[in-house]
Amino acid sequence: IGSTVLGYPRIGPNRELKRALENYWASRISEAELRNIARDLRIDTWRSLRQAGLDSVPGNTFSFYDHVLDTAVTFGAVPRRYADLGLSPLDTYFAMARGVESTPPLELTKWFDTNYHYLVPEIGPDTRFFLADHGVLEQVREADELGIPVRPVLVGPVTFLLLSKPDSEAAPGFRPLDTVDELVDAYAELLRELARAGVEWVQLDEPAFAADRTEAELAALREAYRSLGSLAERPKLFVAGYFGDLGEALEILSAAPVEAVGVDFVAGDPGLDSLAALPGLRDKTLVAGLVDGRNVWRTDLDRALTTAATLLGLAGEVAVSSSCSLLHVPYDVEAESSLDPQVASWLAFARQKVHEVVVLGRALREGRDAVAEELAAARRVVTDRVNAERVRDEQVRRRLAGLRPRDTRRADYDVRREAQQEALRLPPLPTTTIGSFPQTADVRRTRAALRRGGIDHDTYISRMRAEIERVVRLQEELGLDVLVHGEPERNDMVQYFAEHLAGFADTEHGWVQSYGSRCVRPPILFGDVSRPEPITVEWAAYAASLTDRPVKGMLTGPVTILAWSFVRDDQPLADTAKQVALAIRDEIADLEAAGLGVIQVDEPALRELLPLRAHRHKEYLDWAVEAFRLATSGARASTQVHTHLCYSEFGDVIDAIAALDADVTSIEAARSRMEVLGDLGAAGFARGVGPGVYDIHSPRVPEVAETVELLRAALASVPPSRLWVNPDCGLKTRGYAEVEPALRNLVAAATEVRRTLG
Ligand code: THG
Ligand code: ZN
Repeated sequence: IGSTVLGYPRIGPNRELKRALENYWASRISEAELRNIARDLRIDTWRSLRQAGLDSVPGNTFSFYDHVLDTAVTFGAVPRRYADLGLSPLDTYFAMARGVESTPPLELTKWFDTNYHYLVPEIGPDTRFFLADHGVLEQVREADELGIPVRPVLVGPVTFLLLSKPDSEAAPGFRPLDTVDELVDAYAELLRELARAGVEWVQLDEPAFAADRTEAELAALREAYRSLGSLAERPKLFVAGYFGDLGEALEILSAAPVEAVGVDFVAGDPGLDSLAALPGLRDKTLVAGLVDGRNVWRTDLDRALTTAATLLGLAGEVAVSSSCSLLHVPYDVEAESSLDPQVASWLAFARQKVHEVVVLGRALREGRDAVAEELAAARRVVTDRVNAERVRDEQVRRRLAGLRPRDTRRADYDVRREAQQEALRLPPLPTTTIGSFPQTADVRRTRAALRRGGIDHDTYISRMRAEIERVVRLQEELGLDVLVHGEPERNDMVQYFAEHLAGFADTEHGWVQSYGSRCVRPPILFGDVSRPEPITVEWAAYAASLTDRPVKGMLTGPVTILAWSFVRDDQPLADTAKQVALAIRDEIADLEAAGLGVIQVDEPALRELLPLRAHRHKEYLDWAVEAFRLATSGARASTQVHTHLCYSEFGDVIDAIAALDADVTSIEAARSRMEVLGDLGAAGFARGVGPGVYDIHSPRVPEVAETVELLRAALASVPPSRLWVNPDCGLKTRGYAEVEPALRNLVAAATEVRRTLG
């Protein structure tokens, strides 16, 4: 294997795939045209990986939408409701991804602790696995024709089943993993075909074992690879585990009849002692993931080489790779023209990371002298970053060092509640929204015009003010109790703050796939964070000046800002979180000073950063909660602090949510029929709560009667004094045609329930 990467971005350096998909879905291009664009993207990727000098080029890293969905389709796991639509294979695939009029899509969920989202396969007792789709083989041939032999990458069978859920026909107690033997047979069929096509290596990814696993799951892993390894006709097998320490699974894999095992030395270095205790490694290739596949910093090549050197005696052969697929980073830092040159010089995106892997591979094979220049350059970057003035802000550091326990504590809730009631005089079951209002084409055009210099700053301000006034008047007319300004000035709730805080850089082309054709451009947090000047105050204060009703200031919380950015790797995340928290704390103080009595600090990503291993949960939740409290506890007792979380399955984080100590927490609940409120109550949560009664992910407008019913159900667990009435998320992706009637019904429902309270 020598040098390789575990995967590569596939959306295209200029998001060519996104455009092609959206054109195909809108019937502007044909299937053949879409397939041609896809083929060109694959070819470009293989050529550039080969030219960069990788010894082993990964194949099958392309996907039209999602690689987990690809795996399901490859092995025939297409639920009947999609197969029965009678569509072409490609449209059946897209129906599973996006749904069609009659049939909703598969569930979308996060790929481990990354910001990528995959489609959850549905497996039942009737699922018949077989080699249903030959796309993997076709791509191998396609690459062969170019003279580039590739190593097909697939999600491994055990991880695939652990990521799946039982289908609707499965009896209670059925687990997808029950079908592992049949699925392994189907993988065996594919491996045989790949061997016949002349493929030397296949990579099977088993990242599910970076999380806690039961004995039965570990046994399934052992059995699966004993079985695949024993096949008479197969390519060499490379099993990759990443996103953390594989623990016991690494022992299993190193003892399995496979030829290579991948270890992530960035997210889960198992340590020399545990590797030395694996005699099975001695006749295998250890593929050392030394280049961070999911962050954007250049690698400390000296350090990576030192790690690699210690491995040499432990395995039959040591190869070098990225720690995980490069899917999680943008294509090419060279494409950035407006990044600060010093910051840019510290960065490596996918193309640069491939080069780093190649350099490490050569150093291992030919000695350090062969790449002395590259090593020296990497060393200069490390020193430059450590000493850079723009990374350290002594004022921020002094302020953090001076924090005391009282800085994360507010007045008692009872005191706050009384002061807030006095200040706000809200009725029982107050109505509000989560913050954003529909982003009309007009609003987007105005922002784009400012960016491109098409309008001057004053014109921009006056247009945005007009939009805010429109949104405020609409809310008054609808009869909402706590108003918002609607956020027309914001592109993305994290990007917006990053653009206004020191310590962050933003990219022009740094797109990363989030799901399907959707991408995000995560900001790069490179240095100590501070707030040069107020960010949201003028907009919020303007909205407040237009109305007698309370207006809610809208901020993004520290954990979410970190979760959706590339974060610095030179200090603990907890310290970075505190810096961001202080900036938000100052923003809250300024909002208060401008007369805002209600302030929401969103933490939709609180659960997203939860470590994969349970033994690390507490440490994370402690600092995450602390950061939120540091951000919010400077607020006066009379200021009502809200937070919003974009989900309703609290499980492991329920105590943390209570510990945030927000006065009001809005959550997604419309789809779970308010059951979550009982769980919250049972966990001792006794603050205001706004279970979403309007599912904004659907264009459907809820009727008054059904919302009344939901609110009555909610009142079974929450007293009227603490129950809020709101949609389940921001409205920015919806249109006014649905939002207006939906909010009108929401207010009518609250009014009706209030009346029956007497
Ligand atoms: N912001 C950021 N990260 C996120 C989310 C976010 N990660 C998790 C979750 N939300 C991901 N969800 C989405 C939803 C929509 C889009 C991307 C991720 C999306 N993107 C536009 C596109 O690809 O067309 C790009 C929008 C733009 O021009 O900025 O629609 O909310 N940071
Ligand atoms: Zn939300």
